[in-house]
Amino acid sequence: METTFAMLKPDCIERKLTGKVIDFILEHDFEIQRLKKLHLSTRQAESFYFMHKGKDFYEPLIKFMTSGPVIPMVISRKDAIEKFREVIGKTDPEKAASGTLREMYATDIRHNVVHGADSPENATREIAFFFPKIDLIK
Ligand code: IDP
Ligand code: MG
Repeated sequence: METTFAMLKPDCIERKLTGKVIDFILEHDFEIQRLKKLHLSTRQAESFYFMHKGKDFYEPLIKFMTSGPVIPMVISRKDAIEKFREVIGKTDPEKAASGTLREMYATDIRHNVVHGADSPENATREIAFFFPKIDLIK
């Protein structure tokens, strides 16, 4: 079992896709360990996406991610990190494989419904960012 970090973005919640996306996650054998809903401040969104600072899509990304609530979650399964990246699909829905979350639900490269940690280091950092007191007792 491996743990990763997932987050439903504001477009997911605004478009009432939360149930469908959570069903999809469960149907792909992920177990939800922690989940909450909150509205990110600009400062929090900037901190979460610090690695993209300076890129042309950074400012609109921060605006988007603070436009409504998000649902961060800690999920687990075998090879969770790689598998979740696989099932969400490429950043750009036009390039995302058929049957992936972004291919099915994203409206464009920015409004792509869901975030998934891309490495063990980032999974750890992102879980700690949203769930600082987490204690996943085995
Ligand atoms: P990822 O979410 O697939 O890991 P990243 O490159 O880490 O993609 O970018 C973070 C987020 O920034 C994306 O999910 C998307 O919402 C937004 N983004 C990335 N590249 C672009 C772009 O070229 N145009 C607009 N938004 C982008
Ligand atoms: Mg990324």
